[in-house]
Amino acid sequence: MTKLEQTDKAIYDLIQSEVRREQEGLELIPSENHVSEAILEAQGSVLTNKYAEGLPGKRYYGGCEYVDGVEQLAIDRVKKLFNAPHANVQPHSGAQANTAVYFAVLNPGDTILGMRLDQGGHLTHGSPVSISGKWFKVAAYGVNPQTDLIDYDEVAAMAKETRPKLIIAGASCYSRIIDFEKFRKIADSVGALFMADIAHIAGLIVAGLHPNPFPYAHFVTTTTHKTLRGPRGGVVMCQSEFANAIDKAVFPGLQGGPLMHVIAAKAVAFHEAMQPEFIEYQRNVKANADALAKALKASGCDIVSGGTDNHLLCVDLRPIGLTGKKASDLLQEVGITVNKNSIPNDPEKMFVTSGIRLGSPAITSRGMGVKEMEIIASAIAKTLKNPESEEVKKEVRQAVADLCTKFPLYPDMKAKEVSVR
Ligand code: DSN
Repeated sequence: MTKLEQTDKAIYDLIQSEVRREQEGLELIPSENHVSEAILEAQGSVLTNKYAEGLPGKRYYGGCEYVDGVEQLAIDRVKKLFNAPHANVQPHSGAQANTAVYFAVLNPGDTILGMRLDQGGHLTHGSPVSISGKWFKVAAYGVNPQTDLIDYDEVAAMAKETRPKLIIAGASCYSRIIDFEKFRKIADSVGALFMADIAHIAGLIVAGLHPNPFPYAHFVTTTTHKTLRGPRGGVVMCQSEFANAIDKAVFPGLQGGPLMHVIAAKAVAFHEAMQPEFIEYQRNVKANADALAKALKASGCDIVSGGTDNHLLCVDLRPIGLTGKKASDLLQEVGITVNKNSIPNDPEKMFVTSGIRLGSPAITSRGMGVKEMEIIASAIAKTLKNPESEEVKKEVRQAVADLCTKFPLYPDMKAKEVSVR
């Protein structure tokens, strides 16, 4: 019996169930991944005990000699990965990292220009329900209705008209390359600052498979848990002139004590991202997303923008006659996890949607390749085209189980059969 099992059986059982869910299903949510056991070990360490408000060498607490070393390694490694002049690794999430930039350089009532949430953007880039939409005047760009691509001329025209103080590039559901150099030129043309939120594509950038926003961006924010395959968390990077303002915005502006166990896990993830295997992994992530998009297209699915240049794709389900919610529920029944997602100019509400968003990072971490993408695409297409057929569901469940057995996840974790599901 483990200590956790002895102390809190309810939580232990739920964790066991989650281990099984991850091992026995296919994770296609593009913002999720499966971290290494080394990262799990760092995150589960005694560093969770330590208060370390401040920065390495400048703390408000004693006893920080070891956590200083941990945080400095995380900072040095992430700066090297992205060629960043300055980095703060304390943000608890991507939303905190973005808010730190706003807190550092904006005042309530200032104008920001970001991508609309329902066109592929992110909640924290000016959605009316987030602090970014409540505190700032928001101008928002979308994608061209014919091409589903960002129209840089439209962004430039909006910038000219609305004179934002900050322009934001980055998205949660955009499958094409983002031209950061163009964004910076637009920002310069109106005297705005430029922030790139690279949460989704950070791993691809490290591998040189997507352009780096440095040296163009004044600020670069990211999560650490998507393509970067680290623990759940955020990082904010910037040009040196903003270093002090960013550090102060993170602490004491927005947060208290940093999560040192998570920062240790981030440091391990950055170390892993410096290895040649990581570049190979990112190449496979990109090749797999492309193969998945092509195979789905061949089986009659409509892909937003026609395909993908990165790790994700968005399927427009209208030709199949399903909503995103229905499709996501159906796929869940056969062991494939996706998320419903708005397509550009979606006629359905955000909670229903006409699309699903698929991504390759997690299945690629299990070692799957292009051949498996064809099997997965066929399983998805069959399920969506035969929503009432129990026979098809049974067949697909078996195909999913076979793949999961062939590409085991956390083989050393023998999840116990428990009764919470
Ligand atoms: N929730 C993240 C995603 O799924 O893309 C963005 O914050």
